[in-house]
Amino acid sequence: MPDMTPSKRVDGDALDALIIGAGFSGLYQLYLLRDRLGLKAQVLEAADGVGGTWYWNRYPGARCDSESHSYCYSFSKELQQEWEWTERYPEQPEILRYLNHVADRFDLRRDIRLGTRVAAARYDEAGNLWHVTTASGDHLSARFLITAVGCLSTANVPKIPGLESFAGSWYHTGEWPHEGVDFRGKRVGQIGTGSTGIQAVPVIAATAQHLTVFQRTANYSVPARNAPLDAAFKRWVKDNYDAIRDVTRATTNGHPFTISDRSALEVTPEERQALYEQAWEKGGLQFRATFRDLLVDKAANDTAVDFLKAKIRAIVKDPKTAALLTAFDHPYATKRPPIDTDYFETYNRDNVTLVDVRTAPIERITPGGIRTRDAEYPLDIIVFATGFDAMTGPLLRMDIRGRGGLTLQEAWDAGPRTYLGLQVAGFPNLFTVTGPGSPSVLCNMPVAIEQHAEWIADCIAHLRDRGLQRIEAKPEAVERWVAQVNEAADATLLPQAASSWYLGANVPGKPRVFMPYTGGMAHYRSICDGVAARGYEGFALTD
Ligand code: N01
Repeated sequence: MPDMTPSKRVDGDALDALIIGAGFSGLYQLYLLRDRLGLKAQVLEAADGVGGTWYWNRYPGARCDSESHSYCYSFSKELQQEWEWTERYPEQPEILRYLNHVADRFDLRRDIRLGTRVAAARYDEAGNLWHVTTASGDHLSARFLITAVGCLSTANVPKIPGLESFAGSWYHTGEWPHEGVDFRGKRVGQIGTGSTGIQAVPVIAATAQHLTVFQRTANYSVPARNAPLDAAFKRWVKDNYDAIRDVTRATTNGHPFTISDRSALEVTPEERQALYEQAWEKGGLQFRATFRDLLVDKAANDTAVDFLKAKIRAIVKDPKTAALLTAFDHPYATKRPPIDTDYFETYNRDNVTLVDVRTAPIERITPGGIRTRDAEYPLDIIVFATGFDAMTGPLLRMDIRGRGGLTLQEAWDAGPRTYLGLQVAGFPNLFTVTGPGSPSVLCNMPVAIEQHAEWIADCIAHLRDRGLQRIEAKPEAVERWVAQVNEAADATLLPQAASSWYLGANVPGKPRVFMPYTGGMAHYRSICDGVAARGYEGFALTD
């Protein structure tokens, strides 16, 4: 990133850049544009605090599945040295403290407007400005509009008939009350067994009178093996941040480990079992990296499925519950693989019941609880761990209109269409941080976010240095990129998970399009760098 002197500003009261969202991406984007480029930039944030995902997701057990030493910014050596993570996987309050620390340390708050939800954004072609309207009716304008709204920030509460009649309380994990929820003496029903649900179950079960888990799709999970970090490890991390960063930037998914170059099919069954055992003991997302072909070869993947089924059956004492928990309908890790602390063990508690809502679906919510096709479950509290309208939801819930009044809804009628996940044809000067079509959710998020925020800042600096005012993805570049995203997905097993939110399948009526780019973060980075080096190939740059 070059350091730049302040630019000639856009006319009147307009800002150089408006950034929507004050999570990991919005904070860094503000820092880059304001402090490195000297632009007049402002962040609009709907919440009353910074933190994005980590502001909203305060559900029981909320913890990051990335390891703490890689789930942080890498742009500031001083920040890396002064901040100290306490556990292998940071808990939600610790990450929120970190992001607040970043906001203070880099004096970002003076350019962040909290409690300001963006309702609409309209591109004015004549003035080459984005006009933004907030939910409270304020108007702001800027030359560049950057969405830093997160991929998983629009709660998906399924439209189950009767919810409004429920006499108890209900909560979505992604909009959890700040004061917490007291489960003591309560009959709790939890819908959903994704990464969130699997984190929440053991913690809710520890205090609830009874927990009933409603499972639609059996999910794989591997022990996280969370633990406090010891002094030696903390020292090692601080001494090796550069090397850690080199690994996260060189790997497929931005995590601080490499994927084995062994095939699951070229080792003996005994060796394979031993390697899986080692990975199980080590715990974490690294389990996926045991063999190079787990996500591309069904026969290789089956070996992981067999191993995990045997583990779950060994843990869960009731054979019927174990059978339900292992009734997988998709290859391992083709949906985002959760990691857990005592998830399967929790089903051995007397106060926990698993209900299969695949064979006997939920029919309605009654004043007293949840009714499935087969039975009624009396409940005081319902927890919706039902995920998000992922990737496109946070963008489409704003009324974004580009050239000629084209709405983003119209442009994405058949699913998201972007160039590099960074821009949409017909929407000049709009950048989408970790947008659909980029690796984003398949990557350790801070790595993906830093790459996008830096690419965007470099691009804006490039325009400014050449006196250019506008950048827009060309339709043919979008066409080619969408094809590349599809090809990359089809080269993996990931599209085989029919109920995956990667495909939009969790939201009724959402177009089924594989949204993230599966070609790997390191490869994607080189594509983006190449595009920039060739004068922003595929984009139209105009003055
Ligand atoms: O959401 P999900 P999530 N009736 O969509 C079920 C990230 N994350 O919040 O599979 C019954 O994965 C649904 O069932 P099915 C991570 O990227 C990160 O758990 O659609 N069930 C599924 O079981 C993750 O992938 C971390 O059949 C219904 C569950 O609800 C992403 O967030 C921690 C239903 C939703 O699972 C989303 O995870 C947690 C219905 N009508 C999450 N509708 C960290 O790293 C949905 N379900 C910290």
